Amino acid sequence: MQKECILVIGAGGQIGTVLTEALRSVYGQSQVIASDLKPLPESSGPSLILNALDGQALNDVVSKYQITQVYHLAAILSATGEKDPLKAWDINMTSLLNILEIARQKPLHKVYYPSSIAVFGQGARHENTPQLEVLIPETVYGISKATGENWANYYHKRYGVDVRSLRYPGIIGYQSLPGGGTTDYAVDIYHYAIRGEIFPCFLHANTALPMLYMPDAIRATLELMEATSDKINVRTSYNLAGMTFTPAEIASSIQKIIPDFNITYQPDFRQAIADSWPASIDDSAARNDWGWKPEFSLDAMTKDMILHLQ
Ligand code: AKB
Repeated sequence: MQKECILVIGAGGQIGTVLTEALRSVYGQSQVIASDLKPLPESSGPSLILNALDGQALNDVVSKYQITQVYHLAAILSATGEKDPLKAWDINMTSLLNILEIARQKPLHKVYYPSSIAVFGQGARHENTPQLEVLIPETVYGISKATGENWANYYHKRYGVDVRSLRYPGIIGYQSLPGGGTTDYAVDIYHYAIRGEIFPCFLHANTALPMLYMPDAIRATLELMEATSDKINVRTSYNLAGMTFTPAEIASSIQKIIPDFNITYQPDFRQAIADSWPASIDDSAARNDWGWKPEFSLDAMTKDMILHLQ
């Protein structure tokens, strides 16, 4: 059997940084090629500069390294996307379609494509939002992810491409910083707390959003990708949940360890984005199909984040 060789696109990003290392520990350091738009810092394996909008360059890398799987993590997120919607659409869609075309032609063994809770919007149930729900997203990021999910499903049904996807909630980790999202506050808050600074939160105190701690997010991704094909019944994207909390709740979780910590609320344009998203997610399809189960609660995450950041 051919040895798997994995290309991670967006390996310098919040999830890419951690997922690349996790993949290397499973598949071997030399078997995971980290790529990004900018040079990556010294890491434990091979890395290169790659723009996924350049289909020829992508094709050349896939041929040269005999890539068998692609993890496509590069995207313009919800808040940044609203500043230049057409650019966000172009980047998010062109990169995905380049990868799906290469996956069909080579063919690749597997493709991973993250989606997001941003696919939900108008008319979707706010609490315990189901797997099969109306998708009328209110951000260009959400529109691109909802469309991307449908392309993934199309390439699977029409060409047999084994593309798998998760609808990530906000991801929180100590290893890397997020960039341009609406859930970023839940990472920034820990950095302010550690520095002993008051955190100016860009959302209201009581804005509940679905969130997931990085180790759970990485494990979910690996478990989804390792599951046998017959277990993958959702070929758009799986709902995925860990916990739900508000800015006030994460602040009081931090205050249990750092009692002097303080937060102020200065909602900006990201409040409207957060208000359009679910407060909690029904991930029973992921649980039933391939055994997903989160481990971290809010307080367990806070303890671990503070321990590592300190
Ligand atoms: C964002 O806030 O845009 C992302 C996401 C939920 O997909 N973190």
